[in-house]
Amino acid sequence: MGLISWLKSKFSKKSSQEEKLEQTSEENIETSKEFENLTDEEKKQALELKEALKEFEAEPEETSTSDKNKLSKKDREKKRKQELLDKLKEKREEKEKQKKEEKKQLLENKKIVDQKYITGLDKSHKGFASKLTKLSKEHKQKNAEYFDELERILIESDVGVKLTMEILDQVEKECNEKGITDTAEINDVLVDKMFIGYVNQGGTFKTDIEFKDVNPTVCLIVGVNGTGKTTTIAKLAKRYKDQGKKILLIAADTFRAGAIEQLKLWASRVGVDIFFKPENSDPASVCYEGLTKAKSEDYDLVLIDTAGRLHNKQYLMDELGKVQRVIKKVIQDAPHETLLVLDANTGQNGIEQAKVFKDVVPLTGVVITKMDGTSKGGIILAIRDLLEVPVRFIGLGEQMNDLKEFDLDMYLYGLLIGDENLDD
Ligand SMILES: Nc1nc2c(ncn2[C@@H]2O[C@H](COP(=O)(O)OP(=O)(O)O)[C@@H](O)[C@H]2O)c(=O)[nH]1
Ligand SMILES: [Mg+2]
Repeated sequence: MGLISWLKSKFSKKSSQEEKLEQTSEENIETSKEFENLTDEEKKQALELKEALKEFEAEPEETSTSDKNKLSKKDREKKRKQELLDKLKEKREEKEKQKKEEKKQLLENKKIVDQKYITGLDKSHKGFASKLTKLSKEHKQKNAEYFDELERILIESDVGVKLTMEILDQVEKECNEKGITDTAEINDVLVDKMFIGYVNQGGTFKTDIEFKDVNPTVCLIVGVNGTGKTTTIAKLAKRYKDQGKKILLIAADTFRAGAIEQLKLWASRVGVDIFFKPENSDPASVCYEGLTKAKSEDYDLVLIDTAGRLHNKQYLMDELGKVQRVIKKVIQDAPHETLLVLDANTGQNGIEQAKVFKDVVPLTGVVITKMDGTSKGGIILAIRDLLEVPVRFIGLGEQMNDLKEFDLDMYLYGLLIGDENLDD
């Protein structure tokens, strides 16, 4: 039995003075059977309410002659019940408010530690949040038009049509069940459903690269040209070098003139080693030699840069397929990670690209770059949904420190914080 119905049943008995007395002696609700069936939270509330109840009972009964406007006994019962239920509701609301406050505080604290994360995602958050805020101002209460608009906002943010429909179905269902009509409140439900939508895709939630017991751990970086592969490699190298790892970069993008030079430049900036061969060398043979070096010289981590010529799937398949086979020749269980780099600005088109890569190589994760420059952060949710691959890192700028592990909480609640900041 739920707390409210239990309290109701308790009160419905209170019809006479005797019964009231009897009940007061029964007030030891802690030992009652019903009490045992309550959840811990409800037990706490029940005990608080017991105190409130005592106050009501301490109120003197009005005698039939003392008050001409006296209420009938039944009305008094009703009033008392209502007061108690109001009190319960008030307490719940207070608790919810407190929870929200705590959540905000937690985020504020995180924000200080990780200011870059928030500012990096500012555009994405504000774009989304400002649309949401505007919408809730236009429609204070939910209606069909409100949901249509919400759908448009999600799709515009690149959440993807299928996932948008699923999320909105769940939002509507929950709002109907809980009787939520206030659109500002629906924002909370929305973010919760987005969170659940992401989490329910299952699979792993690790973001960091997991190092193998036997060196080296091999990480293959793939993606279309210009998405930020080379920059991401530099950022990853910096991240793990700072953790004391011995790192080797392999320049297997041998096709473009500047690609090897670019990687060499990053290697010297970050202060890690690089293996490369002349331009136009066979990428697979570069990998073979580079990995042999990594194995014999006990590198902890190898990051392999690749070319991303997507004009022809067969070509990509041939080249990446060969690279993979050669990697396995040197280290049987490698590559341990295959990360696809995606530019956040490419939206749904990026997802199509990702699908092609996924067909060619088994991906273990996605790195979304240029999140600092997009207002379409919804792609993070769409990727998880359509590719069933987790977002592991996000790129928030062009410098080597501008890489963060993807933090779902921060990302989603940032949507609401953006919302609150934009209130006035
Ligand atoms: N703003 C921003 N620019 C980025 C980010 N990652 C990469 N870039 C830029 O995107 C361009 C292409 O990057 P590059 O690493 O050469 O891409 P690749 O062709 O995939 O290797 C460069 O100008 C980078 O500075 C990011 O997270 N944010
Ligand atoms: Mg490159």
